[in-house]
Amino acid sequence: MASLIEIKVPDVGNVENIDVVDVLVKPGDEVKLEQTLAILETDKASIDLPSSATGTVQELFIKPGDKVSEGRLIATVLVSDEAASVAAPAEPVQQVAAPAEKAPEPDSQPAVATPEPRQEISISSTSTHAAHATPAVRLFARELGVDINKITTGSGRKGRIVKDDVKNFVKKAMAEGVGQGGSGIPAMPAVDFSQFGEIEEQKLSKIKRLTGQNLCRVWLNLPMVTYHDEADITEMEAFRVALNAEKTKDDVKITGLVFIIKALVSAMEQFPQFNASLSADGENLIFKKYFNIGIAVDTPNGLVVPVLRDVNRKGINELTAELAEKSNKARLGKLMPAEMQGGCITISSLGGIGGTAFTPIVNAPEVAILGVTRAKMQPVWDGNAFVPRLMLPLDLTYDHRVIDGAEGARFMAAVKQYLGDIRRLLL
Ligand code: CAO
Repeated sequence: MASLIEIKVPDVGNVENIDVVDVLVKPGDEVKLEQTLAILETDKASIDLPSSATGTVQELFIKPGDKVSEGRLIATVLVSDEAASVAAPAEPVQQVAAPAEKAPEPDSQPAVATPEPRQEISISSTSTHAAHATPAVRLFARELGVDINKITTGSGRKGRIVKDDVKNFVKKAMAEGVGQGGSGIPAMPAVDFSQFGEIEEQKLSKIKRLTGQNLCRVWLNLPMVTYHDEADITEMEAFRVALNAEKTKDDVKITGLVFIIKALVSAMEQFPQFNASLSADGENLIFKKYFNIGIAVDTPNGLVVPVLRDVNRKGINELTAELAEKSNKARLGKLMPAEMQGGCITISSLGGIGGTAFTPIVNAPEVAILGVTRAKMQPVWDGNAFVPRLMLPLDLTYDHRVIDGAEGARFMAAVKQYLGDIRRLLL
């Protein structure tokens, strides 16, 4: 003999229209005593509705998205008399969202212990895997852009997903890095290269891994445009050579990069939107009144970006010494984290190596980066004749959400003007 048990929403403390967020069973499923059948959610708490008997789900009367109140019939369960005799009273398990508040005490429901139909708790759904988490944890996951249903196992009670599970999910996704498809991007296939010839596998350095994750995040989040131009640095170079001729052999020599840093800061003073960052919600622009420039430095372990502070208040010699000190420290792996923070714009200079142009990636939350490649003598038409001029290629990548194309071009024109006539840096 078997009995059909009606399962209804119990009294969960004077709350009406409770959201059904998930139904974990379907008709025909065997359910065990205490097994969670469905999850309800108020704005304060998530409520697990465990089965109060072992049996077979016959019919379901609700689905995720429904709103239910006390007494609503949600399912019928066929219970053998044998099972019914060992059934225990069901108590919905409630988890309270932060800030903690006393959970309403649900009334115990009558046990499913006799052939009589009795009130109980359950809900059903078509979904086979559903996240089992409190509203606070769901909110936390939403804030991090995590689809909570992708977290398959929770470390909380009865497999419930807790905040640490969400954090670990994010950490794992970040560690998997570039190929592992944020924004629905398909993951890169794994290839066994040894089938084509001899190979050797080496672990990426920590700096390379972290830089890779950051670059990938920026690439996916920022609409970037790179604008290319050339600055005439013939006079600047003559001045630099003259200055270096005055130095002793133990002095640090001035490189063109220091003039580029000064020219960049003067252009930032003229165009404050380049010395700004978008607020995290993308609603506001935060203008900075300080002028700190990050310099990308190539090191044996990967790329690092020390920051030169208050460049607007420093002269060429001071900046030369500071750049030498910071780039040496970077190469020795001795930079402190604070020395790599607080940059306003970054310069990536490949000029010592070569190149004619490239497209650097913005070091967000900065809004622009200036790329520099190798200066070379070129015949330039001066209106009457071709004259030899030393031309420096510049590449300005900017976040197009903040900087318009015309602003980018005007900014670059200003940088070129300062480099073309460095006396203007004094104005
Ligand atoms: N055109 C022509 N020559 C240039 C030049 C340019 N744009 N930039 C530098 N040079 C010359 C220098 O004058 C120097 O010449 P000498 O040896 O005759 O004095 C030589 O190239 C080497 O310069 P440097 O690179 O040591 O010095 P720097 O001040 O120009 O740059 C630093 C310093 C730290 C930026 C650089 O050493 C470095 O690490 N560059 C790589 C940065 C990088 O990896 N960027 C890519 C990031 S990915 O976005």
